[in-house]
Amino acid sequence: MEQTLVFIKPDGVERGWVGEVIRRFENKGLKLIKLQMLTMSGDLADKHYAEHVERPFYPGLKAFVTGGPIVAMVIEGERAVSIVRKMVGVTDSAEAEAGTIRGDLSTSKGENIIHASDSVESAQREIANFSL
Ligand code: D4T
Repeated sequence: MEQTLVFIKPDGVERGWVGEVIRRFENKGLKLIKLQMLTMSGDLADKHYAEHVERPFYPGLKAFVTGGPIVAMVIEGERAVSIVRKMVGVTDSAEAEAGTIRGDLSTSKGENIIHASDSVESAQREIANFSL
């Protein structure tokens, strides 16, 4: 059994996609075991995106993710990490396949609705960062 950290980014919350995103995971048969609405602090953003802090797009990304409430959750299930990543779609929503969350609900690369952990190790680190 795996756990993965998902959060609905400020654009997804603002556009009213919280229920739709959770419904997709529940329909798939994955289990929602923790759920919290919060606004990310700058420190939490720096920790969460540690691998990106030096990248040129990071200041814009940081302003975006800290700019409004997010909905963070832990999802559990057999092979939950890879199943959720597949359901989310690739980073650039314009390239994400139809049927994925980004492919169906967004056109943007930066404002792409949702984050999901990319490995079991990342999930453990991210769940701890979020104190979930
Ligand atoms: P997250 O981490 O948000 O689930 O997205 P991904 O796992 O799909 O993508 P990522 O870590 O490569 O990027 C993190 C975050 O940065 C934004 N981003 C990324 C951006 O605005 N411009 C860029 O060129 C890249 C690569 C989008 C997601």
